[in-house]
Amino acid sequence: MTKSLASGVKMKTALLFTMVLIAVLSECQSVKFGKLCSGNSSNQKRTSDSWGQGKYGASRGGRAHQGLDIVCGDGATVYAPFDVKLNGKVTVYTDPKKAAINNGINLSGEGLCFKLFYVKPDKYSGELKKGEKIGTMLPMQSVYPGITSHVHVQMCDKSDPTKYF
Ligand SMILES: *[C@@H]1O[C@H](CO)[C@@H](O)[C@H](O)[C@H]1NC(C)=O
Ligand SMILES: CC(=O)N[C@H]1CO[C@H](CO)[C@@H](O)[C@@H]1O
Repeated sequence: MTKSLASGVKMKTALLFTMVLIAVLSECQSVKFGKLCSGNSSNQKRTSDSWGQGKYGASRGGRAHQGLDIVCGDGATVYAPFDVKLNGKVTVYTDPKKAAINNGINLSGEGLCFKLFYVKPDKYSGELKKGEKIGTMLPMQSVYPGITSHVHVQMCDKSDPTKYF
């Protein structure tokens, strides 16, 4: 009787421990973006340059930066950070002086909807597997000389994408 009671307590303890472990693990396992750009395997963030800062919420002439900038050289290859669905073209600017970099794509995957700016996609619909080519980084230096060229990552709901990096 005492023995079975003791093993029952042990089993309950083990079960409780397992449940706590699962809760802790699922908390840590939020979605993370895989490599976005050739030459930047760690998704290095744009920090600060003469044009401003790359972080979410940074000042943009009275407005707040609504995305996060990931360093990406002009002409670099942009990759699917996880399996994605292509949801169509994004128009970034209305200013014709910025036409050279006015392109982007709306994507969804891993339960997230987000947009990448300054990318010329190879196609605007369909699906891509993680690591497959989305397109090419546009010539940002021609519009913003001296800037740290980057892909702008913006969630469709304008929330902060930083936690996914
Ligand atoms: C992006 O595409 C999704 C899916 O088609 C759509 O629901 C959403 O409105 C689009 N978001 C933006 C901000 O364009
Ligand atoms: C960490 C890293 O790979 N940084 C590179 C990101 O891309 C820029 C532009 O191509 C390179 O200059 C960095 O060295």
